[in-house]
Amino acid sequence: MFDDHPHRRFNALTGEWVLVSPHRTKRPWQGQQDAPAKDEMPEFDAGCYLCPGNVRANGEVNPDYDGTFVFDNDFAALLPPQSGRNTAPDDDLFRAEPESGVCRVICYSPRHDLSMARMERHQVRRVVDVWTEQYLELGERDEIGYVQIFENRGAVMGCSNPHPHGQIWASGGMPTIPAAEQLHQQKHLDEKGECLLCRYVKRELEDGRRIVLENDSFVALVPFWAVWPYEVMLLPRQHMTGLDGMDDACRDDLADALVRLGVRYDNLFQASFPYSMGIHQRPSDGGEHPEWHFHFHYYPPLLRSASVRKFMVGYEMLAMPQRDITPELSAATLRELSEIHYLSRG
Ligand code: H2U
Ligand code: ZN
Repeated sequence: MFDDHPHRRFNALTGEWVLVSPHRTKRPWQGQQDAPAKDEMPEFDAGCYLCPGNVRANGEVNPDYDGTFVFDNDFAALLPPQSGRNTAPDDDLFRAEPESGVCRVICYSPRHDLSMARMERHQVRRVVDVWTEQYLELGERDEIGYVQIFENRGAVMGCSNPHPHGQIWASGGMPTIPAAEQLHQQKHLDEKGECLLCRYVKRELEDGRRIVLENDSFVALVPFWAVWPYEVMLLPRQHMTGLDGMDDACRDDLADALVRLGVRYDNLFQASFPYSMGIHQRPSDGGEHPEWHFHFHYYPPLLRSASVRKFMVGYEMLAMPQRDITPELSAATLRELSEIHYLSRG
């Protein structure tokens, strides 16, 4: 289908379109070359604010943790609700609403030099458990309506620190992107009587061209509508509205999929692979939300090597996102890579 011709694809989850221009991949590159990410790092860095026992920016001392460690972000973007400040001006042109919430940081490991790709399965499983605990704990609060778990990795993604960590921003209101996904999942369920992503994952498995890896519970694929060159969606085969739907074996399978995907990503350009990734799941408003099928998105910025990134500029800022290599080609590339990390070989 359209393998050599410009076409556009519809994102069934968000309702947005992406322009695909497969004939452009032969274009010469004379633009910016970023320096490859440095791979050699110490296991402990006395200057790192996330390493055990070190002092953070606000003067607090991290405990001598040996698994995961969660703390309230010292520079939180969201603050607890403030009484008396909840009156928004009633103006249809200059609309504003108060927003409140909680921001936290999760250290995945005490080791400064690791990433999920280089952690043991049982250590990543601990991260899965902490995500689930945090999702439930924050979600139970009356003032929280949505819990966003995410990770920025690598300097090109604006990540301030290589120490393996992620973040949680829990807000009263529903942010824009999960709100759009909710709308389209709800519409699909209403119209077809079946969950959008249950149907989508079945179709992708039948087709096979965009599958990157699988295990008993999870499938990683380059979505049909992917925008970023090596964008991946990781989703459970079975219908689950959130992290809390997983049993013990399923949580182990999630850890397995996270590690294997991380290894493939690092192996792609033999460098620590930068990305933003995050979890989309049912909002924490007390509703059941059968329309929601929880999943991860990985958005890596790299295009051709560890030093050539994709810029979302020009047409993409003004009109719509565009990609050159097809999602099928990206998936085939990721599928062919080894699941042994390049730093662990020989
Ligand atoms: P990145 O994952 O994008 O690098 O962000 C790290 C977060 O850590 C950032 O939100 C917080 C910053 O506010 N932080 C602390 O909470 N304490 C510190 O001592 C430094 C950074
Ligand atoms: Zn550190």
